[in-house]
Amino acid sequence: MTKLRLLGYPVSNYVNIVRAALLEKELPFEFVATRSSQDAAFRELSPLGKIPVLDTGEGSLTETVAILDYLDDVFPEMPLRPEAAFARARARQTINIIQLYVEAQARQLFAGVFMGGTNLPTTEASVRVMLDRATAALSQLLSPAPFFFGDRPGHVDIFAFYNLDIADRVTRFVYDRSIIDEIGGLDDWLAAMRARPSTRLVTTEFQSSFVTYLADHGAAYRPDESRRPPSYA
Ligand SMILES: N[C@@H](CCC(=O)N[C@@H](CS)C(=O)NCC(=O)O)C(=O)O
Repeated sequence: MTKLRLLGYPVSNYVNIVRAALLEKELPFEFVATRSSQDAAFRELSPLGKIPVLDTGEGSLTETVAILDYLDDVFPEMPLRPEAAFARARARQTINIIQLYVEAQARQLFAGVFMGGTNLPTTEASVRVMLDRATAALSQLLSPAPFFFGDRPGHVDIFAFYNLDIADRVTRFVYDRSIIDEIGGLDDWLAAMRARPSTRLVTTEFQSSFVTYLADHGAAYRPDESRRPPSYA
């Protein structure tokens, strides 16, 4: 089997999701520190110039959900999707909600929070409207016991953990509100996720790279200034 190579940077929530899934599946892989880029050579691997990229040995793949599905299809031994069709669809439903209505919303504010830019008040207002709808939807959908679909974390847990963490940092900074607290009922799940060896490895690298990233970008955000500890703490 060709060794899998994950191209990405430890600050990226999406890279961290794929990395955590590879670790949870106990698959051997090489982590190749790589920044997103619009260079023609990189876009041969990643058409949008984004990370993560998985070099599968039969071609490169981007888009986290596609990568996660590929890994479960090709390496079914440690499945990270529920077996039953309905549960599997429900898990994907939650992933889609988090991707479109939480992460992609919070991402619109990354410039003013993490990248030394500014956010327009109109953007902050419109993002808040969608985040409020998504928060209510996730409160309704999520009831971890201890994980969302069983006694092992699956794609949906990993996807939620890394994306809610970054969204929570944004909502606390911009709105002085915590999306994780407002969804509610996630404290035991967060503790169970944090206790995973995969999480320890990924978040340890995140923490040190994040400090450097914020300093390099002259970011307004300071992890130690947050009102409450971020979910990785
Ligand atoms: N939909 C993509 C999102 C990936 C993404 O946005 N990656 C960010 C880093 S977290 C990136 O490469 N940003 C650089 C850019 O957008 O040019 C996925 O699911 O993998």
